[in-house]
Amino acid sequence: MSNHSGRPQVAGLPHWDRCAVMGVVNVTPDSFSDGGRWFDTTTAVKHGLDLVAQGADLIDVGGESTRPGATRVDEAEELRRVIPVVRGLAAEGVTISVDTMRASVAEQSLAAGAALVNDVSGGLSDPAMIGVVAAAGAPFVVMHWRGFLEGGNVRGVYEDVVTEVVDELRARVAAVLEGGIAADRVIVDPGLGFSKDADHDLALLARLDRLLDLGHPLLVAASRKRFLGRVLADPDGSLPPARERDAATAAVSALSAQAGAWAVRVHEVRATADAVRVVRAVEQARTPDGVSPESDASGAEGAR
Ligand code: PMM
Repeated sequence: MSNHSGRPQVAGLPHWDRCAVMGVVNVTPDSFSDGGRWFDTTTAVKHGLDLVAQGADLIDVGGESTRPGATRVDEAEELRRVIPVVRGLAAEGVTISVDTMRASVAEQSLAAGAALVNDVSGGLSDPAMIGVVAAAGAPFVVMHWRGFLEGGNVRGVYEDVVTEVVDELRARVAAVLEGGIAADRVIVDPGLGFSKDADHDLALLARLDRLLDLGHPLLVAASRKRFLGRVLADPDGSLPPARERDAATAAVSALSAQAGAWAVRVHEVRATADAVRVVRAVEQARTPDGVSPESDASGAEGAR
């Protein structure tokens, strides 16, 4: 599941020589961080193309908000939101991931040109999901969410969040493999903010190595999440709004890329696209003894 350079790879998707950037297009009126802004098909497709122009490698299209307390959209409405956007972006040659918990939406999105299914329930919400993805031979993101593991949108209570999330993800990975999805097409995701508070999210980010030990490419989706608001909070405790968390998001992208993540999922692409390129450049400059092969600066313009 990694190439000769050690980069994680996913069968069935392009290979990137650095951490990939997944840009988010939420076709919803109520997503927690960019809800409503990209709600009609034309605007959503244009936004996806803009994100590609800014450096996104793939676009995650979702038609259902997962914000705490959000009510589920019905199937017909989710299809109505998602499929035309998938079709429009596929026609432009964009690599598309579909963010859905419904097998029917996954199936029709794959038929319309999506390359990857991103299910925040890890295949638990819809009993037909794993079979649909397996039959299509598509890659699948298995995200950790206790809300689904425990049959309700519970708050997560953990003694050791890293160990518990890793163990629970391992069990979900076993279930999707059992259901016929090929091992080299399974991506894991800690599900930051899903049944997790800020301390849980930070603890998981501190131990991405433990998630990588699962042996699957790792997706990190920290973009604009509440734990970043907590980190950036004013002394009086007030949190910056979601759209003012993009610089902090790019910092997490750099940390994730450095740790070996396969991809990061972000709303604002440009800063993250730069961040993952800087990480790659630094990696390329690294040699076994820690000295850059081009460290002789005598003929160079100077050290700045
Ligand atoms: N978070 C959201 C939506 N989809 N998918 C994956 N794989 N991982 C996540 O953490 C995740 C996701 C919620 O964020 P949004 O409403 O801002 O898109």
